[in-house]
Amino acid sequence: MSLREQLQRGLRVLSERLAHTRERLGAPLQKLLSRPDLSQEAFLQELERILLGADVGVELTERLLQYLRQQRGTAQELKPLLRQQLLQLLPTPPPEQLPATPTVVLVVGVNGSGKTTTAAKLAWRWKCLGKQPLLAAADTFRAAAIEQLAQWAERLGIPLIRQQYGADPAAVAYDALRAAQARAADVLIVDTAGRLHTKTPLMAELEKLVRVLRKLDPTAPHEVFLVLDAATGHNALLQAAGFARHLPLTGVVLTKLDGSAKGGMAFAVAAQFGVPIRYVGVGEGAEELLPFHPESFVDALLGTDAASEQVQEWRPQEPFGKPS
Ligand SMILES: Nc1nc2c(ncn2[C@@H]2O[C@H](COP(=O)(O)OP(=O)(O)O)[C@@H](O)[C@H]2O)c(=O)[nH]1
Ligand SMILES: [Mg+2]
Repeated sequence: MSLREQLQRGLRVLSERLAHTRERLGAPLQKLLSRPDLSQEAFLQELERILLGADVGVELTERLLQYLRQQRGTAQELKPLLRQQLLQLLPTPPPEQLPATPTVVLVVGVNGSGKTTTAAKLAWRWKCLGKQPLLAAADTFRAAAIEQLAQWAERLGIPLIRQQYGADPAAVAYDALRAAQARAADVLIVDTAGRLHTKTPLMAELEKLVRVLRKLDPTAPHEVFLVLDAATGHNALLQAAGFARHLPLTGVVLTKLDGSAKGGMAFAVAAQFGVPIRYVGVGEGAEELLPFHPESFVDALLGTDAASEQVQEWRPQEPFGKPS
């Protein structure tokens, strides 16, 4: 199987993995929206229950309900308004591209959120799309973290820059960027440590890493992806807020959507950080990373499609042009 075919196969598998989110959020919403008999108040009450159950969050749910309460109408009439409101909450991600050679992607987040896995998945994705990735093991805090990324790199056939356990993460990143520049790699993906966000040392360490990268390329990092575990709900949001204060986040990667049924987190994340969700993780495998498209996501949840009946699936689109 060619890399392209593997990628395409992976993407087909992905849409099945979102079954939990569809069951928990999508299906109840669709059922509710198809009941013309409900009074507006009963409709809003049921909507509140569904949104809260799917981790959309209290504040956001209240905002949505307040808006809909002001609009008079049946479920069917409120449906396009709900769709529009949900879409407004989700910042549009930019087209997937690598703006510089090498493009430097920093992967940050709390421990266990899925950083290392996401770094490997991103590298694999770009490799499958014909790009030359390089990985950097800048989580030097635990020896196992370096090993974990090294195993991914070996399995996927992606070069890795690493140093010994305990090395300065900024030094690893500096080395890696120099290597990426020398080899004309297309993209450097830097995995980082995620120990407690509330302790300043981690933030200071990450800020130093950024400063050091900028000595080699003043425009780096081109992407700073905050990795959030959807399964941990709002706790992850509270914790991760610290990263947003210290780093120029350009995107969120929402992981473990396959197991959590908490697709509502997508809205809470977007509303809290105002940063677009760029990818979602829907499994532990290298291909199980999906570009995030707000319209497809909302349409999949509501069972709506402006033009036709077709968009029932959360359909991935291919970056860098369609695969042949
Ligand atoms: N089901 C599922 N598991 C994931 C996903 N992303 C990461 N994981 C798992 O979450 C655990 C922690 O991931 P890891 O990348 O080590 O997190 P890190 O501490 O942030 O680097 C590992 O067991 C991963 O296999 C995902 O999208 N879906
Ligand atoms: Mg890690």
